Amino acid sequence: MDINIKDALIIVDVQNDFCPSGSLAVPEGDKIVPILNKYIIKFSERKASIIVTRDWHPKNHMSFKEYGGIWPPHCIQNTWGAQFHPKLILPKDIIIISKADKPDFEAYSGFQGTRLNKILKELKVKRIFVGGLATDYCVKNTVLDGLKEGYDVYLLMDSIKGVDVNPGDSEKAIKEMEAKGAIKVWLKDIE
Ligand code: VGL
Ligand code: ZN
Repeated sequence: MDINIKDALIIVDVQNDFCPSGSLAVPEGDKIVPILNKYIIKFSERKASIIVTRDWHPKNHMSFKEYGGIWPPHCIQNTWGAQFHPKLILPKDIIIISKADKPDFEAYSGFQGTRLNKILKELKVKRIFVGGLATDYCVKNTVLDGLKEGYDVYLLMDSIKGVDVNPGDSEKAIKEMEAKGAIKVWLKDIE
């Protein structure tokens, strides 16, 4: 595939808390970082946009068990856990999208309650390439919203990892994304 200026790479929530040693660790979450770095190089060479989302919760966020949610505290604003994985090599001109940054609003999708769609429209983006964490939550919901908004959505199969609260959740999520129109790609397909 020929990557061009109207494409966007969207890297979802590659933050310390979602990697081993984080508070909501995705098994092998850090394994995707070297591959994502290769996508980043490719997309920057082709002048495509690079967008990085982050879970950016206040310390009393509704998704935390203590406040009625289902998760341990994670990705609390301005803490180590909310920082991007230190080995993720991010160019200077990336766009950062923070989500679920108010106590009473949850967002698994990078589109939900953010400027993401507006930014993509302004950049005249037609195709989005989505990877990151976690396959069965924020990646899935970002992909499905991208499809709903009318983008051609490509799922970076070698750059996603899932939580699998129930065994098989990630596999199910991938099937659902595909059924709704997402196209599976690997690094070799864009090189
Ligand atoms: C996520 C659970 C809670 C994710 C965010 O980024 O997939 N999962 N908050
Ligand atoms: Zn969260």
